[in-house]
Amino acid sequence: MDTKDFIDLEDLYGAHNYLPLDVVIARGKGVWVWDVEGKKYLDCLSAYSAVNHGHCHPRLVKVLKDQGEKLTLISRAFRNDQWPLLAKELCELTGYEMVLPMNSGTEAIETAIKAARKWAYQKKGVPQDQAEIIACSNNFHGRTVTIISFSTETLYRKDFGPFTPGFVIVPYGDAEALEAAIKPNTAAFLVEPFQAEAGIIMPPEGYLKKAKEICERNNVLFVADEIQTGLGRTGKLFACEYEEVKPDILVIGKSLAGGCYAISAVLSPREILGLFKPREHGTTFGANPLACALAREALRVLTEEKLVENSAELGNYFLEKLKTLKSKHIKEIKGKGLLIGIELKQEAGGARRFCEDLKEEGLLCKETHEHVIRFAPPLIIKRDDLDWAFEKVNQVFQKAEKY
Ligand code: IF1
Repeated sequence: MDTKDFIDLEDLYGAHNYLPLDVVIARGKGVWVWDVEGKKYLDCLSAYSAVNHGHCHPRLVKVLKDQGEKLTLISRAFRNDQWPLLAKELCELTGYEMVLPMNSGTEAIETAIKAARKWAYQKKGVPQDQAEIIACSNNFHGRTVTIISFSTETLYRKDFGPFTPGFVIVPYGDAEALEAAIKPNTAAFLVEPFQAEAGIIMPPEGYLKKAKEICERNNVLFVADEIQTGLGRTGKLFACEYEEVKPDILVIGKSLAGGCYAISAVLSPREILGLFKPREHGTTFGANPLACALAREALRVLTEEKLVENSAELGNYFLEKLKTLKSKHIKEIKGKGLLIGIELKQEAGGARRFCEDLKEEGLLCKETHEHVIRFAPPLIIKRDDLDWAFEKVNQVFQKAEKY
């Protein structure tokens, strides 16, 4: 079977809820992947920052094999010997007292919403079913009906209503608007420290710090969605560290198990997650020993291979290099760590065709919000690989000068 055969099969039987680039990947190693024809590409998306450790990291593959032969799933009806260790190690790494494990990022956000509401009713004294959560314009927190209830993107909501009540939207980056939106029944403020999906948007300096102060002053929980920005992607362990903010609830996912398994987590002081009682919340695959063993090793790799430091250093290197690009199509180049976006001018005709051209040159990128090319390679990437990537990007932009 060749590329076309796979695409035809997928398009015939698979639902069309995506528009992937027409490249069929069969194998990966580190920052490189190979398609079914054997062509090699540099992965500059890392599965939306889930594969931060690179593809098939030998230490993670070993855990997949070893733990895979021992025990993969037992459910939370019983205990297992990996979850307690992951829980401890994760709390020690992040400085929180308690952790609740889920599978997808979406589920972890749902959990954070439940936790915040529970806290509002039991600790803040909000009348039953009256709790409100404030979210930001252009947010992306997942795709369940409740989460899209506070999305501002029509595409994600159209035909999916009716929606869950209890959410209020304020403009992202505007601390005054947050303060004005807080009411006696406000339970939490949910925010991405940087908005990735919205086009790699960094809020004005001081915003997160101010927002945290406002929350504290008003007895409102500050909930950070670090599912994408967390665990080193932006050059700090957590993006909130750029403003020395420690969220009341921290939500992580994606690269927690190095992209080898879906695992997400909600972290908080005991005062919040401690409110959950047996059987009030859960999931079949939560805290399964395979996911936990992988996450434990992924966290060790993160520390021992200095992925956070590499992200900061090489992210900055690549950002500065990209800024030397000369093109009439570029509006702005922005990012922190290895989460970088090239924002194109309206006239450039969208980022998609640049991604198509980059693919032809052997570089896999993904457009975000139509006009931004997103670069988010695995955090293990080396300077040479980035030099190579820069040459390809440069080539594509040189070619694009003509049209
Ligand atoms: C898709 C986007 C990225 C996230 C943040 C929660 C979640 C995500 C900040 C939900 C997930 C993914 C989902 C994926 C594409 C991707 C994405 F473009 F859609 F927004 F990365 F930028 N919070 N983001 O980024 O986590 O349940 O997916 O594990 O196609 O939906 P999940």
